Amino acid sequence: MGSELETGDGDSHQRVPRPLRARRGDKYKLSKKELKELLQTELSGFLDAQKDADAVDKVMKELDENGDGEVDFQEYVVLVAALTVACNNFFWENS
Ligand SMILES: [Ca+2]
Repeated sequence: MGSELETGDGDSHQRVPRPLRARRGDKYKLSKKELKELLQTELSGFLDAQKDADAVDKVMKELDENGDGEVDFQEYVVLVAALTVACNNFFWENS
C-alpha cells in the first residue's frame, strides 16, 4: 500500500508548511525597525533632510496613535495622507 502522495488519496497539499502563518499576527503592522527601513528605502530624501537623529522615533511617535509600538494599517494611512498633501502642495507650488 502506497502513501497518500503515491495513491492520490487524501488532501496532501494541506500539509505543505506555511511559514508565514506564524507571522500572521503582525503581518500587517510595521515595527519601528520596519518603519525605518521603509523611510530609508522609499523616502531617503526625507531622512537626509532631517538633521535630527531621532527623526524615525518622532515619526513613529506621531503615527503610533494607540502606543503599541507598531504602525498598523489605519495609522499608516495617516502617513500616506500626509505625504499626499505634502506632494500636492509641492506640485502646486512648483507648477
Ligand atoms: Ca500602533
